[in-house]
Amino acid sequence: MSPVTRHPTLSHWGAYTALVQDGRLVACEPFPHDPAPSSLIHAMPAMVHSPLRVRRPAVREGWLRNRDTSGRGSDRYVEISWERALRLVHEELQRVRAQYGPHGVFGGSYGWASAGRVHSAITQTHRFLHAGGGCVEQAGNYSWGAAQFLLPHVIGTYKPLTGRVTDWNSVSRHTELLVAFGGMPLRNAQMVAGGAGAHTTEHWLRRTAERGARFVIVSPTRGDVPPWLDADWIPIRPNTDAAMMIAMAHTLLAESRHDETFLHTHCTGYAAYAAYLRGDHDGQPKDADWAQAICGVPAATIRALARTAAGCRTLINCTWSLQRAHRGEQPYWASIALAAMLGQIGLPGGGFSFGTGSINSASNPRPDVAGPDMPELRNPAPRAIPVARIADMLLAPGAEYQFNGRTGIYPDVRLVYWAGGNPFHHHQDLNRLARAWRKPETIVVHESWWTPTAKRADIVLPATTTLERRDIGGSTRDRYVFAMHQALPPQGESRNDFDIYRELAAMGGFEATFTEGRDEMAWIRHVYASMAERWRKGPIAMPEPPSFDQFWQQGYLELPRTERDFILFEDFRQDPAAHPLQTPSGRIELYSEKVAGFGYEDCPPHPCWLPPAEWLGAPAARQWPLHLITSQPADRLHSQLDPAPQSRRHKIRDREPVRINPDDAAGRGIKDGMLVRVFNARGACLAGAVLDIGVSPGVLVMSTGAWFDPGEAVERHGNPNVLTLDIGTSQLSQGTSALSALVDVEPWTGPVPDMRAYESPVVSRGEDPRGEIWAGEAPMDGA
Ligand SMILES: Nc1nc2c(c(=O)[nH]1)N[C@H]1C(S)=C(S)[C@@H](COP(=O)(O)OP(=O)(O)OC[C@H]3O[C@@H](n4cnc5c(=O)[nH]c(N)nc54)[C@H](O)[C@@H]3O)O[C@H]1N2
Ligand SMILES: Nc1nc2c(c(=O)[nH]1)N[C@H]1C(S)=C(S)[C@@H](COP(=O)(O)OP(=O)(O)OC[C@H]3O[C@@H](n4cnc5c(=O)[nH]c(N)nc54)[C@H](O)[C@@H]3O)O[C@H]1N2
Ligand SMILES: [Mo]
Repeated sequence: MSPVTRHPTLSHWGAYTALVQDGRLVACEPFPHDPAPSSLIHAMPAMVHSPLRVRRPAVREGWLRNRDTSGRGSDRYVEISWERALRLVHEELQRVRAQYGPHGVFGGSYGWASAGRVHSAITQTHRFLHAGGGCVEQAGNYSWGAAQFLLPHVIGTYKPLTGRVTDWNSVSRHTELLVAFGGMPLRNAQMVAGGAGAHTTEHWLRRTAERGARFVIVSPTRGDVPPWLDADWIPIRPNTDAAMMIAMAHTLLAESRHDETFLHTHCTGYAAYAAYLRGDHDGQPKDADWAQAICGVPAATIRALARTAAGCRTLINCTWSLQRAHRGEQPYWASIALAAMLGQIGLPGGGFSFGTGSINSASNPRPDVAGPDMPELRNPAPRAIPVARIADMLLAPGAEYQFNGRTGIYPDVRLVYWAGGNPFHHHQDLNRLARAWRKPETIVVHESWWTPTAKRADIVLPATTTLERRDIGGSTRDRYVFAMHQALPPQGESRNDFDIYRELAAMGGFEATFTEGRDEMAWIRHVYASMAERWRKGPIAMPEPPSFDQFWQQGYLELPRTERDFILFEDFRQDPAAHPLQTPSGRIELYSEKVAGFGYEDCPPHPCWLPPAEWLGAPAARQWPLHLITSQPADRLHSQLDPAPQSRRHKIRDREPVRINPDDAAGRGIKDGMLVRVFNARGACLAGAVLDIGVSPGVLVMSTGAWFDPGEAVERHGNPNVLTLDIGTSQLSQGTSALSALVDVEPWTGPVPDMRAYESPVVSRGEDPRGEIWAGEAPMDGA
């Protein structure tokens, strides 16, 4: 056996050292400066050497034969040579562009891809498609898309969603009461897009608690409270937070506990909002009794919380999940209005924040230098659909839709190009998406594994993983930047997305535009040099950045950081005239003329309680009495790492667990560990029941990410997106309504169907240019 070699690298779940022996990844050691590494790094050996790797370029038989589009998801695949595969992709792009123009090509390619800036699949996809003439893109994201388009109308920016909120330095020393809508689930703090060097959320939470801050967690599940945190848990009906916040505001108003001065000097539209709270127009005061009937929280609890909040330094935090629901704009706007009435916005440890507890390093003190960044190229034919309207677009080309005050028209897409995302993970109502997915003439996917999306593509090109290439990585909120060394040779015949695009660009005659004359290492150096340039030009005097070679050899660097608190809207608070917000009024808008001008009844000009299409108070709840919450998985990132032992360990007879209140289970004859069928009119999936008194009655909780495995009558693996609702949050932001879904559940009494999620589609033999047969080899690396 050869000696073990060690290679620094990075993933969204943490930085680590890859230990390689005899061409195989044998172990992963966490980055020594990470105070709380995620155990998910240990999933990498199984993933990188998985038999599910896409080994060679592959084409779907039906497409190859007669350009059939109906066999997506059921067809077998033929392996072909890279030369032939690239020629096919090139010719398809040429054909579609010539016939339908740039908007015949869809290149939104939404997804998390992997850490590493240069090889970020979505960036490379956009660079390639933009250099080649343009494509249809996607606006916003699934994470906080509803808030992204609402917040600029209210506070002039969506930056707080990116973690630019009053930081932990300030919160840990000043906050006395932290009201956490959606909780502080530490499982989600394992991740950060771009890669976590230091997992810090637990440290900061403990520090804040030890200083004596009180935590109140408002959530349908006890699982959102870290068990060691001495927090009060207020169970709430899903999707009703806006009602509770509005009622808290009403208590402040009714008891004159609101800050008149702040509302007068820093806000606009308070009079209209107060009229709504009092019920001037509809005769219904939005008091705590009104809210109790909606959200199930006792009126006395709501009133008491409002009084406590008014009497001390209070921070109101909402997880991103609150707005990933039908009418998800409302709880966000209502939380800002509540914080405005408390009058502590811009004060240390006070006001509102978003996403603390949704992701590692939201509210982290920021380094003074932004981390590494890979430039995109301009889309020469700019056009974008709201990210979560993909199925609508494919099903109804030419149809009109509303989006943030404008009317859009869905393009007529003929070719879909995806790299670095998994729409058959991330989208809602997957049975509907599967129908929409038959529409395009050609679907090209780059993947490292045979994911559900790869299995639904016509041409699949095998992509390397981070361990098989060199890169530079880091996240805007993390203090470390990482050198990512190549640890392994490309597995099978996989290639880097960058190299695939470079060759295709060469065939299209625009290689120089795409590469800008740089290869992999030149790009890494370029990204480093741009960061070093920002560092030198920084607002304060800082030590000189290390040379690239020093950095590369050391494996990481720590970005400079001055120890000062960041307080959201501190300047604005001190002098609203000198530091106005970027809203039309320059102030916090509790009533927005601009939004009023859109005339959307589903997003009125001030925060409102608007019942979602599906929630426990909806008429449909008579037929579907349970609210399904689909939360982020603890043991993987979305669908990534799902086939690894870490994720499979938690499944029940290979099915995704569904957590259910024991009373709801008893009424249905469901016992702990039983296989169940979760269903509604949109679909059904299998799951394994886990009885949990920490789940509110009427609520089911399932994690997302089990690889989609549709069978005859039931999805066999437990992918909850066969049940979720595929409509926009509102006409204003058109975000995903993933968290508004009513369902029912029953014991599964039929035979247990075989699981096919972790099978590669049968790959029949193809020929390479020399006519040699490629089939019949042992699975790659014998794994
Ligand atoms: N019901 C419900 N649905 C949800 C959510 C929810 O809360 N509830 N959450 C939503 C949210 S917030 C998000 S962000 C989305 C996430 O949705 P996605 O980001 O689409 O999910 P991932 O599983 O991370 O998919 C990334 C894919 O990229 C591939 N990949 C990784 N690295 C590379 C690479 O270098 N090259 C190539 N070519 N491919 C690569 C991975 O193998 C994986 O298949 O899901 C959304 N869906
Ligand atoms: N381990 C892990 N961590 C992740 C990810 C992952 O896939 N795995 N994904 C990352 C990504 S892309 C994102 S966008 C973030 C998402 O971060 P979030 O959106 O905050 O995460 P969720 O798990 O969807 O929801 C958090 C909690 O909100 C609660 N909740 C749901 N609906 C409601 C409601 O209506 N009211 C209230 N009060 N609470 C509600 C649920 O109980 C849930 O546990 O997570 C990131 N972190
Ligand atoms: Mo997300």
